[in-house]
Amino acid sequence: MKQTWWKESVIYQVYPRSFKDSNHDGIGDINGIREKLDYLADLGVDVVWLSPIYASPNEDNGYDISDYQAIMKEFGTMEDFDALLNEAHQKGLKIVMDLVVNHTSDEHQWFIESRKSKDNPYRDYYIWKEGNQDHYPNNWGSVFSGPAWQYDEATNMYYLHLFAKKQPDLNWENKAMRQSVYDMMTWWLDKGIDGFRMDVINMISKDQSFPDGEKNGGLYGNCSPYTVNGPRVHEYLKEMNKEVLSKYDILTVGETPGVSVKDAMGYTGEDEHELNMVFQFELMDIDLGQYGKWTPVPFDLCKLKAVMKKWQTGLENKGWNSLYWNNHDQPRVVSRFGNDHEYHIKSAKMLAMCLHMHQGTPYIYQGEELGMSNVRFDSIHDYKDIEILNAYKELVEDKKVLSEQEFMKGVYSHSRDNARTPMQWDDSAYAGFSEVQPWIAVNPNYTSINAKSQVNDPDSVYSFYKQLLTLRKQYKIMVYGHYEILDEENPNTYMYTRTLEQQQLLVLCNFTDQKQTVEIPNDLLKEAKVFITNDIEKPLEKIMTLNPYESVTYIL
Ligand code: TEU
Ligand code: CA
Repeated sequence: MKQTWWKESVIYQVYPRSFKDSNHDGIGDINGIREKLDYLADLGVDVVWLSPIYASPNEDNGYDISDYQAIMKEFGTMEDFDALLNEAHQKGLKIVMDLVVNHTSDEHQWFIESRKSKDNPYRDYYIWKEGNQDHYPNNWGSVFSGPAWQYDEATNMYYLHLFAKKQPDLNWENKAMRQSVYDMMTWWLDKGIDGFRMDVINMISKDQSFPDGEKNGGLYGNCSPYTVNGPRVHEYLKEMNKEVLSKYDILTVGETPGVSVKDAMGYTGEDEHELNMVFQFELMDIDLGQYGKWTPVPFDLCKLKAVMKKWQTGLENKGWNSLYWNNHDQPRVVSRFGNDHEYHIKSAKMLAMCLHMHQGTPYIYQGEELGMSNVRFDSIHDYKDIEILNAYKELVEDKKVLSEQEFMKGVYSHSRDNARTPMQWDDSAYAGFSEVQPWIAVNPNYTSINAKSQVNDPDSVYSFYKQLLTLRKQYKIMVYGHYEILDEENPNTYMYTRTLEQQQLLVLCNFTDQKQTVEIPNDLLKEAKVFITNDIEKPLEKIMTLNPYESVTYIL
């Protein structure tokens, strides 16, 4: 298997709006990130992925871009960004930007032009359709509730928006539009950035017949069969690779909802010349119910292990895995798959070790390294995320398919604002994120969960992550070792091995708040040393009793 820097790297995701506010307007900014580069370098990460920092009206917190080559005014200036990039490189940190080209903001100049008239040169930069007798061009629903089509008076037509109304989908069938995207990408890469995370990149090619989707009990037709992994998506990515990506030594990771291992091979296979890796969503979908994240179900560890095994064995020696529990769209993992009360610290460490011992590039989302957890605001009105607010309006107020308290249960356990509360730097007011009330309330547990109380504590979650990252740099087996699962059927523990030449790692994780007894296969009962543990060191024996949320890796 080809060895390369982006396989050996650890990537830290910064959500700039919530990371650090340097000018005390309650909103995170670029100069705030500059203040914390040493914190990131000390943690030991190699790459920093910035969620969008481009000009945006912030309908979807920057994932609705109005100018790809200007900085969002709340975040600062292009000079601030140039300084950030330079300082990051000086500290040995690479900077990866978020490429959002499935859609723009409706305030982007291209869309302002496109909606002016049917013969405007930019008309076909977007997807316009006539309505039909029962109204919309088809029955597709938006990810952010409601129909996926918006009527536009000026030309008496509808435009497609798979996300918010203010996020019109770009028309990738249009070569001139594609070239505009490639020119913009080149402009950023020529500034010296180190790669792109590509937002819903597997949705850019749509089935041009735009057929109705299956309703199967939903409110709208399911458009996924016609918008995910579409007919020309690989053609476009091969073109993007040829025109832009192949000219630079960069990291590219596609955000690809709904991909299978087979699909992922099509995007990341070394001989496909498209992307380096993708974010799969199978793991993130294991605890969603009838109305998705709004009706969550308890997670089943055997399902989690089955997904991990499928992707570890499916991509081995052919593609490459991204390893993540968290990002700005997902609830905090210690609250989701761990225990954010009695075993908060222990389970946060267990989850960190469990993830980082797999084969792939690990991603750390801001605050994960502190064990930051989900939040519970008193009222729906304390929440900011358009996805939450639109779903509340549709499911609770309009269609009344869920009661307020049913819906709030989903908000507390699975909504995106769980990940977007301000980074908890210390126990001062507003957690040291800002000196004024931030754009979204701070999680009240900042007084006990914050960086200041952890960076010098050898027993903290932060120090445990730092230890994992140090080990990754010293032991190639963590990156390249062959994965084998040992306990597929056990609903309480997760045990697997990694093997590289004569060396082996044996990973034992207890995912419960009860002691669990496990039996070690005879062929693994060799001379063993504790590689890392979140508990007291103990020798490897045939029968091991793991304490609640104990996780230990042995090197054999
Ligand atoms: O997210 C894509 C995606 O899958 C979203 O639908 C998101 O995961 C949602 O929570 C699913 O219920 C990307 C960005 O990460 C997200 O922040 C943006 O809102 C979205 O695309 C549109 O740009
Ligand atoms: Ca600010």
